[in-house]
Amino acid sequence: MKMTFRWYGPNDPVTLDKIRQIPGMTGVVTALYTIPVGEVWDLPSILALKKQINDAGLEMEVIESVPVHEEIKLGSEKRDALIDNYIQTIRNLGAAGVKVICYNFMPVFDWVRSELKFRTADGSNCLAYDQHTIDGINLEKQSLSLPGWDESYTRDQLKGLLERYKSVDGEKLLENMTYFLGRIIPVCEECDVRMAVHPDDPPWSLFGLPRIITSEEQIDRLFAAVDSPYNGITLCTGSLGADRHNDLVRMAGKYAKMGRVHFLHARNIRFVEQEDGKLFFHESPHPTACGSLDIYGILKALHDNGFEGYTRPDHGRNIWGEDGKPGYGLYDRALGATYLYGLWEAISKA
Ligand code: CS2
Ligand code: MN
Repeated sequence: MKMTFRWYGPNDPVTLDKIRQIPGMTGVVTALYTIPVGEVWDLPSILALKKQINDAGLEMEVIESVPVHEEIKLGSEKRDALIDNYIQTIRNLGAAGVKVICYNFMPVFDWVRSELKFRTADGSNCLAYDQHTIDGINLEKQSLSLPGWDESYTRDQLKGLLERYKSVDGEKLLENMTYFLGRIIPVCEECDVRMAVHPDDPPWSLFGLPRIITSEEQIDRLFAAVDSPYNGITLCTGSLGADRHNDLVRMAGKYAKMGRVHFLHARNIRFVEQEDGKLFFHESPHPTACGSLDIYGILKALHDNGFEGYTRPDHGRNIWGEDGKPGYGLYDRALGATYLYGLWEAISKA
């Protein structure tokens, strides 16, 4: 397991110098945030970013994310030219020594939460999901954007996109994803770059939009559709774990054994029961005892099944007075990293 940390580039208040001081840290996970979605990431820009990271004593072997253009997810006639661009980006990243690309195939929205600063009992704040609030959102009437997403939309853009997705159900979306992977995976094999799809967060459809990377059954279908070890997943525990039907320990073991887990996002969440039974959870510190997910069990299953991929602590809280980018401050993620590192050492030596 290689410990990494997400870095949002030169404007991230969490600097490379700080990241380097976290025990066990080998590299950062980042992206070229200035290139519009759909355009080629040119080699000189990739190499300049890599140099900056290497000069700080860190590696750049994982990219999160190379976003997939909506026209590809929609399967429109514009997709082939955009997939050509994506392929060129893969070639350029491979040439720069990148080993894993994390991406997602969620229509329109990346992760969705109802609150970015939910105050917990110890005075820290974190991201939370309250089904009541989500049920009250009317996208026809409001725009929606969250810090941390690669794209945000105006109300009109959003309307247009939602309209176009009316003809794309889950089956159609999987077909479009299979088409995309069918074209890119042979190039990944050639360039030795592994694709690691991030599960949908949360793992169910929202606002009438389909979501397909949601469960063991769906991941099995994805792997069968394009059967190559280069077609793998980012095991994001907090995303898949929001659906209590997902048995994360089982999935971790099974997919690690298949050699399909290229990247681990370790994130814990805590379910809080509501009187009317509706879903409420907030993100929690990474240790098993602090949330509802068995982080130890997941790491143990990965270890016992030969996991050798990259890991990063996903979403931390804001603690010690930090007012960081939601989910991406320094302190709690650093605590998470050292917890994960220690847990892995203990499991490996036991
Ligand atoms: C990340 C995702 O912040 C997060 O939760 O795990 O935003 C992730 O970067 C994307 O979905 C991957 O494309
Ligand atoms: Mn994640």
